[in-house]
Amino acid sequence: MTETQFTPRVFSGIQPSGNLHLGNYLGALKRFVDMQGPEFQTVYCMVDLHAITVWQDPDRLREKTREVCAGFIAAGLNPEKSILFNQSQVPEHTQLAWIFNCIARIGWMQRMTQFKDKAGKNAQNASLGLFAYPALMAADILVYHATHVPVGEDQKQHLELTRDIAIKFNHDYGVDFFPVTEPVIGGPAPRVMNLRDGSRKMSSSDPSDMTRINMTDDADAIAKKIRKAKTDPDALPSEVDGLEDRPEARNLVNIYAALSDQTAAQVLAEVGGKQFGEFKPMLAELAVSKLSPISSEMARLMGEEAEIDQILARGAERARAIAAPILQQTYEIVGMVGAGRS
Ligand code: AQP
Repeated sequence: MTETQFTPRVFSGIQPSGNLHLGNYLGALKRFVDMQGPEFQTVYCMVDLHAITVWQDPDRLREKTREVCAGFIAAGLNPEKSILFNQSQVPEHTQLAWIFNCIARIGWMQRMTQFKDKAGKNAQNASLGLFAYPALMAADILVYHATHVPVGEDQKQHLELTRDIAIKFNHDYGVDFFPVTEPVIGGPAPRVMNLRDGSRKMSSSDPSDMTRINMTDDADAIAKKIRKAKTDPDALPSEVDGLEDRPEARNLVNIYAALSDQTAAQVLAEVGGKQFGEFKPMLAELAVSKLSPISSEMARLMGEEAEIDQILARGAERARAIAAPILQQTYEIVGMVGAGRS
């Protein structure tokens, strides 16, 4: 096998299934924007087909898809520089996912912690789509030959599986066709935690809205949620080691660091010794100053439905121009008659 050179290309996606929250912003969106530049071609997607692995009301799914698109743009994504679209408009994702369903092993899927968490005790009743989700995610990435995938830490296992699928496909067919993708997990807040329980990640599906900061929250709601966030009675330490065994304190410091583009060590050098009564208002002020412009721009864009739909349609066209030839080559490798004729 010869070493193939792949174009440096970033792919990532967000499910339009719930409210965009601070975890999505710091773990994903903000970093998507940071990667937009001359170094990479950037491809970002609202993964609506992933969203329906659990029940979604159709009207709400349409609304959330447009809302996430508005969130991308309001956070600084430029739809001319990046390719921005919703997954279902590019059928090559599901076509490649079928091939990957035949590459991935059932045992690999059974090890996925997200499936276990989401299916819970009632796994027999979960959708087959929820089980096969990581094969579709691998297809989302590899149908663009993406080399880099920025995600939050919770997606690490799915990205390892994506690498396993690429390696097994290349091995089984004796090719060097799919890149072994690099996960890009980093920044000061790769896993933003629940504001009420520092052992659980901030999530759109938590029944309590007080556990998360939504991108659409107003200044009062943000301040209230931070004021009521669980903490401990001690003052903040001056060094990162002092955050060990203090998950809630660490979470708030990491959020502050990520929002102010600093490291946790730099933040603690500034706020070490302060009580939460003093630190929380600082954090609230920072969060409001960073998030308010994004939420007002999101609200404005949500009034421009036709513009959003046009951006998604144009993005899908550009995405298909990359994905279609890669799918055709995959079909040829696999032995499908007629592949390569279109
Ligand atoms: N808490 C988080 N901290 C850092 N990054 C996070 N991401 C999600 N939650 C956090 C990252 O956001 C991107 C999109 O995630 P997704 O569409 O897969 O949504 P999710 O993981 O399903 O998000 P939720 O809110 O936690 O939904 P539920 O409750 O359904 O599981 C990904 O890059 C993810 O890592």
